[in-house]
Amino acid sequence: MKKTGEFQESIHLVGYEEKYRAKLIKNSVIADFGREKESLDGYWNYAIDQYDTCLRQKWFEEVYESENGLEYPVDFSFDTWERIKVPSCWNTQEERLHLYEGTIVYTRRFKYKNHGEDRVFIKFGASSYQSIVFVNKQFMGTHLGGDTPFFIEVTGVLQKDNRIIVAVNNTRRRTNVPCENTDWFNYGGMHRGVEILRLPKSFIQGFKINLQPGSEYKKIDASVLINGCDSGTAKLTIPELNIDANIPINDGKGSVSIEAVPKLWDVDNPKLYDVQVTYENDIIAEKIGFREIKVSGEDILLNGKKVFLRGVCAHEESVENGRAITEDEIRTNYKLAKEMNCNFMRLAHYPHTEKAAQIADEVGMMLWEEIPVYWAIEFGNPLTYDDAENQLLELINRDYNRASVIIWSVGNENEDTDSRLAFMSKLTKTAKYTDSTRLVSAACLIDMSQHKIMDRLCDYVDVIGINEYFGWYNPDFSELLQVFENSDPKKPVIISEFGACAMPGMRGTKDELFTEDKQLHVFRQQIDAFKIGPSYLSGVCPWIFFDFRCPRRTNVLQGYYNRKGLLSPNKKHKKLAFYAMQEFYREIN
Ligand code: GCB
Repeated sequence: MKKTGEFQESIHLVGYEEKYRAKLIKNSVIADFGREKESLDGYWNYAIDQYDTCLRQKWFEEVYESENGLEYPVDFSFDTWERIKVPSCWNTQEERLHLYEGTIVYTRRFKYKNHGEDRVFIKFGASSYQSIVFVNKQFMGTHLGGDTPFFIEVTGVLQKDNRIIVAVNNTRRRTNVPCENTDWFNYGGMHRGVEILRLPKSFIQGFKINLQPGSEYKKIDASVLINGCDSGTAKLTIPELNIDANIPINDGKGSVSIEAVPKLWDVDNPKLYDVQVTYENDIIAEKIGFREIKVSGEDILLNGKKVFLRGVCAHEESVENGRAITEDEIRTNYKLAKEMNCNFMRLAHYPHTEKAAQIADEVGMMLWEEIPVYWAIEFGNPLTYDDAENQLLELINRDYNRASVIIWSVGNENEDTDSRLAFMSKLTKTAKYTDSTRLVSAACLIDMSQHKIMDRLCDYVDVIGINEYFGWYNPDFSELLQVFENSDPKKPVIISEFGACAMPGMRGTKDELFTEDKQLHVFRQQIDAFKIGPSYLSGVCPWIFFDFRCPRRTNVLQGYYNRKGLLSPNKKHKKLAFYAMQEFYREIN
């Protein structure tokens, strides 16, 4: 017997989140290129739900009346709530939401009519950080991770009129990936698009294609994963290469190796082919480039040729849109990077939108993609590991066919403890197992007492990333030269970060912190060191392309921005160090 009245039940609830966490949506990526999709973007109704009352009181059940027809008072009014844009980061939409951390409940209605499809899915491009989804009063599942896509099947759940509710929570938590402390802004919201996919009973869930490593660029490997069938035949066509091959499917899987000599993709000639896969009446179509990336001794080889990565790091951010950057903003970033003579961009510190890799494929830019295993993750927690691994799998499965992506990074600057080594070495193995055609890296550590690259994770990565701030956090610049001299990593090393802060337009002497002149001075020292750098130095990536929002940076000059950008936050002002990098990269190109 209940001690309290029905309406009071929820106020005594503790652990109300557990049942939602019991059904996690994991690694649900569906190959969706070339598919017709219907967008659920636009204006959704929303409420700020600081106390998670939606989840406690189960608003999604929409109970308005008692059994004998009497009306209950309810604490929500879905269709008359205010409205907010999807996709967007809520922080950029309203003053009162700028620093909000917690739950926002989103809802909208949509109509649905069956047009002959057997199955229906909803794709969420990304929603930060925890998303609990309800459709037509049913709890559909919970997704963790703010930057990778997830799909839910709504076959049989959709009706003529439908309501979808998503409770999105961006609370920073110790157990999350990233954890509660990062050097970037904690955006929240449904910041990438929401779409409906109508599919046949058996459909192409996954499709992977690449040049066969070691085949001297003469063979292409392709594999497909079919959802909803055991055996049959899929078909792969690449008209420009005269490929028209059958892929036999057994146990829902099939693969094929084909002799082919494609024109290779590279930064200057980003050749893409039209590739089509069909399975019964399901079709996907993608534009795909073929290239080989590998390590040989201390070198990185692109299509067999040694390449020096002329990089730059970038957060996914614009002043106007926060993390929800637009296609035009992505194109501008690449245009500016090319102007600086870059051939490589580190997409820090979490998966950027899938459009970033698609556009990089098209314009010619090599990429490092990363999951937010950043700083002091709760490495001993198996649930935290599952979350990190799931984000890695969702990222790899999303971007496997992007020629531009050459490196998967499993993390950044984590203390070299036993639990961290177990956690992150396992991630490197997962990355390699899921994708043996790319390089795996991480931003590893320098031992500052011995001035040497020393990190047990180095044994597990193909390319060692090193973040160093000599001339800035470590003001004695000469120590970098000692690090170079004392280290013998026997692998390629990328300086995955170096830099110094400068207020856009602030001038002074090279000794004055936060001036463009001081930043330039640090960059000149770095560049001089790189020019005579060790043979294992295979690339450099200044931190960072443009100033970005950062709650930790409260110095009046910083103004809650990390000011290490080569560009101002709106990307319009080029700091002096931009030109120094441009010149250096021009010389070594
Ligand atoms: C780092 C971090 C990066 C920070 C940067 C800084 O080493 O990897 O996320 O923003 O330093 O500016 O301190």
